[in-house]
Amino acid sequence: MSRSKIALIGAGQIGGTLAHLIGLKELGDVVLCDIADGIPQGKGLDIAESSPVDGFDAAFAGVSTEKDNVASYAPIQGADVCIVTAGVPRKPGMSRDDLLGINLSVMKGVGEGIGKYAPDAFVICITNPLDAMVWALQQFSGLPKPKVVGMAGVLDSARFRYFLAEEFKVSVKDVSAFVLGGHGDTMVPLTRYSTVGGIPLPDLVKMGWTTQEKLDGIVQRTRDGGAEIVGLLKTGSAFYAPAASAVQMAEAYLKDQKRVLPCAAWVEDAYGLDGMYVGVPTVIGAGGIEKVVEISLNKDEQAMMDKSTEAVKGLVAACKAIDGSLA
Ligand code: A3D
Repeated sequence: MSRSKIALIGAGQIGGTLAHLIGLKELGDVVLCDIADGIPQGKGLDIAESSPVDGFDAAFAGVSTEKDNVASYAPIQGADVCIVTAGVPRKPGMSRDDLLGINLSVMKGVGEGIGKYAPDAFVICITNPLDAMVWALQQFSGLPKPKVVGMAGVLDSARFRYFLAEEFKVSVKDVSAFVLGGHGDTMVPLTRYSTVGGIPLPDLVKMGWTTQEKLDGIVQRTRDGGAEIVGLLKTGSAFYAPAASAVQMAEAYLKDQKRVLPCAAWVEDAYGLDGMYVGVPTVIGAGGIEKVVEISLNKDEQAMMDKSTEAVKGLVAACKAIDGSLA
């Protein structure tokens, strides 16, 4: 059986970390692409030189692409998975939405390149503002909607899980958490569906493990999780946890694991939506997004979800206003 081919479009902080993790897990051969000539080649070679030490077999090719030159994407031909981080990250004081105009223009060239050379790939978008960029990437690439997804929910729930494990002084492995909605200030961490060893968080409050006030603080810290890292790093945004999260999604696809993972998926006929990308629980297997899982929301949760989807719709409308070719 030949190895899978994984194209990483954007070889910056997340792209380089993705390449390293994919090598360590032997998920496939990697093609790193970036407009910054030398960066994908240098990172690819550096990681390849670590392979004898860590004992993994994978090839790493570095490719320089040009922004609006579709032919420069030829080396991704036949990729099984494409993970897109091309664009710019946040700096302190910026919101994800401030990146919209510049990253939308990046998605155009990247989407056309994927559409031409990797039409059968499972495509994971990480570029922000996430829910709007994954929508634009699907439009520009023309790939089927179940094969184009955004990574955000795995990361947002990982942050929530980590903060909860810290609060309860238990293993992160025993904490599961749900975060729905858009990847922004309006994201919806769901305490009712989040558990420690199977016990829902509201029950843990009743059992005296924590207080409602502390739980509310953790929910808010989860919402602000990206900004907390941006504030500390000052030069860019988080990259280790985002890369680990996208690799989990890629692995679920490549190994047909049928993992239940939250991600920005195309939602139609669920959650009262009639077709948009937003964060929901999904099943990821060899078909890409094989199922959108609709959980029942109470009034407050539905109101938070509605607010979040409205925010995403606003971003999509802004994309359409910038680029008239987007329907
Ligand atoms: P960074 O280290 O700047 O890497 C981005 C790379 O994209 C750079 O190497 C650029 O040279 C390259 N690039 C720019 N334009 C193009 C183009 N047209 N074609 C090919 N490559 C190009 O950023 P990063 O890796 O830290 O972050 C990448 C993106 O992920 C940003 O938009 C972040 O905001 C976003 N991000 C999303 C999450 C989510 O949870 C969704 C988390 C963290 C970061």
